[in-house]
Amino acid sequence: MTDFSEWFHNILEEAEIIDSRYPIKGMHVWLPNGFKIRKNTLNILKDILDKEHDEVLFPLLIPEDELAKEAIHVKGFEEEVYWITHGGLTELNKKMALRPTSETAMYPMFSLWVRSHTDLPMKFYQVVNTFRYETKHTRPLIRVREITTFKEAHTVHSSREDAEKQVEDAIKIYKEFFDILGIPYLITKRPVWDKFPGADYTMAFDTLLPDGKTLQIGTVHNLGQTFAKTFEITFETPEGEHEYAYQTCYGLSDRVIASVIGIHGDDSGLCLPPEVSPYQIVIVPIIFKKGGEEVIAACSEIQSKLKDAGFRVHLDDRDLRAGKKFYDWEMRGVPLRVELGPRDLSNNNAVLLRRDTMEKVNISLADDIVEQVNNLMSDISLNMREKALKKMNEEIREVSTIEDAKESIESEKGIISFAWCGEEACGKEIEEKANVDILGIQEEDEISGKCFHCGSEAKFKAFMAKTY
Ligand code: 5CA
Ligand code: ZN
Repeated sequence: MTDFSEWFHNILEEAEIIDSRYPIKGMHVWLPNGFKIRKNTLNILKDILDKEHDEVLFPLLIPEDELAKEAIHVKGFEEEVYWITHGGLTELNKKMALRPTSETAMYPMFSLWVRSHTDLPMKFYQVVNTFRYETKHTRPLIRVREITTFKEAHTVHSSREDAEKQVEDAIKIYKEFFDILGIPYLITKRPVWDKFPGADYTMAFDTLLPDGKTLQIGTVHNLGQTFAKTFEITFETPEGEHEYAYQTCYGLSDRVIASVIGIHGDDSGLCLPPEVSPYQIVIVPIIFKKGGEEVIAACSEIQSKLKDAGFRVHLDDRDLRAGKKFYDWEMRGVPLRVELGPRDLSNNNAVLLRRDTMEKVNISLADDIVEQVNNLMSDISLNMREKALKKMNEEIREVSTIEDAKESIESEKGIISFAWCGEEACGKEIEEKANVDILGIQEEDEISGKCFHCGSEAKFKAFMAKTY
């Protein structure tokens, strides 16, 4: 993969994930194969969220006055909002925004719903499309103007501690989700100048793409009481007093799929985790002139066994060379291939090929094929996760001077860790001098010594990278 950007663009097209030719910049079409990956991925997240959240669905449009209510929030989004100004030929006397995110759609309603401490906590999520007029270079799934799969959760609590705990819980949820997908991540607290507009603080998940740039793949925000004060979200305490509620929100986007594709893929194409791959197993009969029917019959039998066991299986009986079929399914990232020819059949064997390692395994059809496939699948998931994690960890380097940081980033990209004072002025200087972004800090790691740039007392371990 010499040029990731080109590889990514080509694979989206070749594996029929996205058609990026839609005639609006930053808006794309999900193709059937991509849509299945999207659906499987979404189901994993929904299963986790559904344990403690209720799913809801709010309108796409937000009236101008609600959007404008939270001053810091609206300032943060003002350059990114799409506006609806007309209904037919009539100019609207109140403009309406296409949601860039849904705080200002939801919170006026939360203000009606939250009454007493007994109503709290409230935990909602919705999966919707959101619109952001991005001015940076757009790319399918990575930076889009219509985020088609925005998974946003919004919670309301009766104390600061509860909201803080929710931030921790949300981080756990996202960890579990990314672990299932084998996506490695670095979790940091964003610097104040990079937090979500209106939040007290922002915790972010970043992953590393093959070109050495990091991608923010999820964020968890503690909103404190800022929005509650703006939208009058109050509750009655057990003592009969009225207090502003505490809120959090957290979200993921189409970037989740971009990272599954980018992180696990290779020169042969996609390599999908079994959990999300549209087909988990393809069976390719190796047919010569003689013995074709027996081979197909044996393949069908294997197919039914695996289907009954709950796998998504496909028997590829197209009239094509086996080599062409191998190429197709490898490119589409199917985790496991079963090959069966007349010779295998007479030996009561089959050949399995793992996409993640490209290793061939001979199995006996006398043994329980479901059990063997089950074992292989868990091994594939585990191996994909570990390989990706190892690769990312190898790209995190510690440096002790800003000159080293600059050089290291320029020659090898990746992520740099350093000792930092945490001051905004110093941070901005670092970003400018090393031509990077500071991702954030890890507060839980105690650190001693001096800030690697300004020389004052270091307070945090911090991270920087070239970012998307
Ligand atoms: N309301 C909060 C929580 S849902 C919110 O909007 N947070 S956000 O702005 O940080 O967006 C959530 C996540 O969406 C980000 O962490 C990032 O991974 C992703 N995201 C943001 N903008 C885009 C975009 N233009 N294209 C693709 N993904 C995006
Ligand atoms: Zn400093």
